[in-house]
Amino acid sequence: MGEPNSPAEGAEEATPRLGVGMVGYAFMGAAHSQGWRTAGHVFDLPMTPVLAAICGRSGPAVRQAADRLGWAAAETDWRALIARDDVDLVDICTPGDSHAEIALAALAAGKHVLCEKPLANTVEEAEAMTEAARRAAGGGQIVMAGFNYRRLPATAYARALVAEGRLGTLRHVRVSYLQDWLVERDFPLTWRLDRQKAGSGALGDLGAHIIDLAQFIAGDRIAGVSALTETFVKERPVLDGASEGLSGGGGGTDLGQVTVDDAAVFTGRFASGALASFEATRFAAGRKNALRIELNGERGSLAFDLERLNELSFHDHTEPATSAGFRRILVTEPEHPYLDAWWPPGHGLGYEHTFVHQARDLVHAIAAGRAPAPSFADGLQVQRVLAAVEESAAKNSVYTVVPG
Ligand code: SOE
Repeated sequence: MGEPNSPAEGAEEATPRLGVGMVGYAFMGAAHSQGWRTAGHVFDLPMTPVLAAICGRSGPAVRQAADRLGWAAAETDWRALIARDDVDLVDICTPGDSHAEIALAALAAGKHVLCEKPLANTVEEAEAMTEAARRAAGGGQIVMAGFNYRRLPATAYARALVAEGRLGTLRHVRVSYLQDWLVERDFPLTWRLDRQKAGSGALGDLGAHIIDLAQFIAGDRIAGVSALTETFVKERPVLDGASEGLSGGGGGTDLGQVTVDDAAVFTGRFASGALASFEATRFAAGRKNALRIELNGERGSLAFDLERLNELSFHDHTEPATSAGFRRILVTEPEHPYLDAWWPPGHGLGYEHTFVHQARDLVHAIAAGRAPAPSFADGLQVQRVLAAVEESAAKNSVYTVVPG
């Protein structure tokens, strides 16, 4: 298996080693691996991340993943991974139904923890994780929830502009996250469509991202929601074996029940009184990974589109009306967040860089013994919004439009 990610000769002495053990090796596992592999080669880090061991249930598959993704060892039992002396941090990239159990065990074993979003499948699980993290913090253990879209230069810069007061009092936040991989009715029944495994559907998968991003950029919390959810296609072909299932294929002729939402639409009110609208769906034909957010305040507006992720639109409403208007900021200057270590202005970053930045920020937090954001408490708050959305949708307080 070679010596993947071994630090350059002499480097190990210069900075202490941070042994990473990752559970899961599908899409998110590959994305996190890229982050761990790259962070120390781009940024000056106070510790050297070492890809110590990766874990998955199938021996041959996890060994192959270890080779491909650059991990030194492979385990088939996450308990064995946690028990390893060369693992200081456990990175959880599994479906939501195992987040709580793995995180609680890792914290009990004295490890730092990074956990993919949504933090858990239920508020109760997220509460238990947050409480365990609070206790572990006393012993110097660090945790982080994996909301990667905060870590794009453009979204981090949007947060900075809001924090500087460039938008003034916020009035509106408008967010959508649109994908289209469920449009075809014969797309198979993957784990993402199973409530036991995934907790919810588009809501937890995509809605969790936009709730976190909206709260992060606004610097505020959603205090109330009113929601509609829908499962458009209620039965789908049963799949043989587990699959990441974003590209289809592999469905048999038997049909099984979809037990999660296909789409969620909800309005929200921020604690400050700003109003928000959210849309999360896997049924927006032609939209592959379209996350958009716009914020309107008394002094200006900001808009971001993940499909143009190196750009931010900004309108400064304090400028003379004759020349004011949305301008396109290319967020690629070395002064912009994360960019001093990357390419010259205009060369641009991509989706995978969010995971490199996540690894960078976490390593800094661990080295400094300082709690990073988003915390498990932040993940719990998102979980509470998700639960409120489901509760509101279940009450179905929709006023019927009287036919004319
Ligand atoms: C699938 O909908 C998915 O991979 C999400 O699970 C990720 O969190 C998102 O970043 C991209 O889409």
